[in-house]
Amino acid sequence: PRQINRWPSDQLSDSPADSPRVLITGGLGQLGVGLAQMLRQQYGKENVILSDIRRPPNEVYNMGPFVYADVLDFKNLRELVVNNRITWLVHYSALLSAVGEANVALARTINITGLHNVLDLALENCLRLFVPSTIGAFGPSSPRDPAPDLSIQRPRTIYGVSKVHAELMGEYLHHKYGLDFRCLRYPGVVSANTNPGGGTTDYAVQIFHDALSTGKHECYLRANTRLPMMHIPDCHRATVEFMQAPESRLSLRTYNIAAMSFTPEEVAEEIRKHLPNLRVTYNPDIIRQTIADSWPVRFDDSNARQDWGWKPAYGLSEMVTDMLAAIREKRE
Ligand code: AKB
Repeated sequence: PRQINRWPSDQLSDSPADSPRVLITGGLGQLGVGLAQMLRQQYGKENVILSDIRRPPNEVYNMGPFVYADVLDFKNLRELVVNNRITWLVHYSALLSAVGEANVALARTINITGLHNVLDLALENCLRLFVPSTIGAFGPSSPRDPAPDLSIQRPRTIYGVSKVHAELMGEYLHHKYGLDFRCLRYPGVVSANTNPGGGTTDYAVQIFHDALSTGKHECYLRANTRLPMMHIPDCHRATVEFMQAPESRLSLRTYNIAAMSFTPEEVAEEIRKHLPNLRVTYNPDIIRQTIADSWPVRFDDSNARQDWGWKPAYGLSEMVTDMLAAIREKRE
């Protein structure tokens, strides 16, 4: 670490008079804009800054503060944290599983060097730091049904390796220096308004768009490939509730969170209850199929439920109804 300052970060952010000041990296990916909206509703528009290296669409500019931030540029990040009195950092910048396999060197740089920068920055500035992990942090030798919080983790992707590294680095710095590191292992996230980029679970978003546009979907996974999934409002709420949880409630620093678990066949069947003509063909892509086959089919999230009260609101049928309505509304 470049410099370590240690005091209870609760002093910075938990008092009711004092709203957290949040910076979100990788803010133009699947999750950033929605999380910023949820946090802004609670803490005020000006207290949540979205960042990315890309130019956002105008509607994102109009929603609240947006700045350029490159996670590989430590001084750029430090300037943002210091100038904006940031107290919470949400680190969403990462290359996902499938795209990471296609570009291992870039995934290593963004997912590992970028992480080291935010860890150093969080230590230096006593930030509460959220880093997402994933079902991808497990591998073929992990227990699959369900995968507990603590078990064998031998992922076979650079994405998974970088996420295990993030979990372990964050926990190490928490135990050694008191860093307020918080990490949730997300399932595949299903969203209507933003697209995932280069993941193995992306089909579960694309199938809805295809169902409403052409009525046909070609799936790159086998029909019976079961994976843990979550609707995006649950993912955002879990993240906000976990960030708000008092430190005394956390027996772990890395938790699984779960909502549902389905196969392509099952989600297609549920969509057919609304759109009976949907046709799905299966053309497994060897890279993504191998990745999916190495991941858990279900998460055990009992510790998250017990420690800080995690409870999902959306099951498969509620998620499908909501997705179709949201995409229809967007298309109109
Ligand atoms: C991916 O498929 O790579 C991500 C994930 C499950 O972490 N959506």
